[in-house]
Amino acid sequence: MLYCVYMHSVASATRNKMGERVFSYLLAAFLLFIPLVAFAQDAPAGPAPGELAPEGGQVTAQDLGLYYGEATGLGTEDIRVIIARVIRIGLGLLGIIAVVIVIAGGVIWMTAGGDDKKVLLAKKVMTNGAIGLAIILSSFTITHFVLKSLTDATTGAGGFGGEGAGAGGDAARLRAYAGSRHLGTVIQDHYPGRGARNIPRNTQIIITFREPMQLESLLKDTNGNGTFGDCVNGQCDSINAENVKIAKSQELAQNIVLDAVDAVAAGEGRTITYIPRDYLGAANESVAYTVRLAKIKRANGTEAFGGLNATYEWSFTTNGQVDDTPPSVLRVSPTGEAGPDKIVQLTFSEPMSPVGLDVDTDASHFIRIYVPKADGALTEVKGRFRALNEYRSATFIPEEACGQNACGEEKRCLPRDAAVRVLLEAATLLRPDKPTGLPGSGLMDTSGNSLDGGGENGVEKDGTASGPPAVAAGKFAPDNYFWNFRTTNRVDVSSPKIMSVNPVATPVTGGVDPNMQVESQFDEEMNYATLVDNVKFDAQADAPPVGFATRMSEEELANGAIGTKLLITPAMPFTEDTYYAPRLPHTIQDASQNCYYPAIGPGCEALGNDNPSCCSLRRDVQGARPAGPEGCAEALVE
Ligand SMILES: [Ca+2]
Ligand SMILES: [Ca+2]
Ligand SMILES: [Ca+2]
Ligand SMILES: [Ca+2]
Repeated sequence: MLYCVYMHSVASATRNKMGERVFSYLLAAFLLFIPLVAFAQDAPAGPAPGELAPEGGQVTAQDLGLYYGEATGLGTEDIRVIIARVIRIGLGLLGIIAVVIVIAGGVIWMTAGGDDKKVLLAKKVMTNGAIGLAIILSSFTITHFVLKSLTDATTGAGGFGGEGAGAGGDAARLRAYAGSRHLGTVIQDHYPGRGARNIPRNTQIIITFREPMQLESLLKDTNGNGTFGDCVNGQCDSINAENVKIAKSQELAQNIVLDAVDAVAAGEGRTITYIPRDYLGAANESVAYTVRLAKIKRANGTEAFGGLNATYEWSFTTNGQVDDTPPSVLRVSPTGEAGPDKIVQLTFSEPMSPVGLDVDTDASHFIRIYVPKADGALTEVKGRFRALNEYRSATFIPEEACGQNACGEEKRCLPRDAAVRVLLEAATLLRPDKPTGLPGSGLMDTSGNSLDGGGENGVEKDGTASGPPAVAAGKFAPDNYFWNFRTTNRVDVSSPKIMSVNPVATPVTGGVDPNMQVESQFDEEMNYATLVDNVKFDAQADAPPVGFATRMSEEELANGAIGTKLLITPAMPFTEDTYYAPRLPHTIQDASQNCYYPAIGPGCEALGNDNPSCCSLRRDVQGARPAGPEGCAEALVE
């Protein structure tokens, strides 16, 4: 079952796009010839500017490995653009000749002086000239069609830039989104985000992949202990600067990249943290940085970024300042009393280092969930913590299974009828007068500042980092953070509900802002991990695939209840005249791990069958939904 929202970036009527395109290029070819016909004598041989966009606009320079061409000093022009230009110039020359022939025929006719033979000759010359012109005009169309089909077939992009980037094939724009489709698929998230501004100079750069990676492709075992991505006695492993290029955006082309960068792995090889040893940028100055990943492999040895466009890159800008504000805890859940199936979930005041936070409890970790044993001593609950929501939130999934939800998925539970305590450990300070924490010693923000925990419920939070208590026995004290709640023995069975979506279900009238975000408001707190893992964002088949990131916050509803707001942030602006399908499948769960089955949300009622809360999966490219209940049956398969 699925709740799906289809949106259309321009609310135009159905059109025959192919026919329209052929016509527009015929027209373009025709317009190109008007100046040639009118000014045949002094027409330049080159093509008129602005006509027939170079087919090279279809792909990025990266697709073709053109950056390597740059290093050789050769041109970096797409070979297909060059071929297209040569063909166009050739056809242009032929066009001039054809026009000259037609004019010559006219001159012969004019000067025939009643001579029938001359008139006949003039007719022949003009007819042949016109036929030649027609052939040349159709050659333009055929050339365009062949080149476009070729590029579509080789890039799989299907018209990327053809319509989307405008007729000019804006190379800079295309390059800016090179490989961005991997966000949300191969890459779960990264920090700083795409195009992020105001990033402090002492930022770490963090990338989380969907699956475990071959760490050698991302970092080097500099401390030589045979383990990739660890620190031993303060000596950490370091970046594989061949594959992971962190550079000032201006200097990337010259391959001036950072290599004094520590690298730490977390999350079973899914999350890599790069810690530059020197501050980025310059004091009181904004500096743009680009991170480019290439030749990255999954743990199973396969290429992470397949196809011609085998890279992922993004840029961010530093703000010239150093972050020395320690992070704190903004929100924790649950509090008071909760069912054993309620997910432990918390949000910090800013993005956090995933080291010891995006982790299985079998590995070294700085967030712990305790329950008392019979003798009163505390025992730790096993499970997996996930750092998500731009590393601002953490979600804990216990190991212990406890039945199924309505969708047949296994629920995980904390011990029942238990007093639960969740502890967050602050990092040890490197120096007592600074908030900077010792890497790998506790929780810190993405600038390395230790947690300003403030003890129980953060009541002693004071804006400064004091590190953990000196003695382990006093670990539930400043600047660690902890809170308590009680589990009942009643599991929750209520389904979550989608209260609103924006943009609303199709068709969107009046067009869509190319930079808009897609939102969905739920009626209760959701399990963030399921929103990160299961939300899909598709464009119609012949449009460029869209990468995206998911962000969550808790918002107050009209009825006073608090529910999760999901924000889907596309990695590139919306392309005009394209259908998009954000999909919220039934595998999304509330914080008690219940699915919505059947789907509940606005727009579902429109199906008009006996089950008003059911939404069809099947849509055609126009976003039209098949009538009747079959859509639901099909949706069940998903
Ligand atoms: Ca190592
Ligand atoms: Ca901070
Ligand atoms: Ca403090
Ligand atoms: Ca519920």
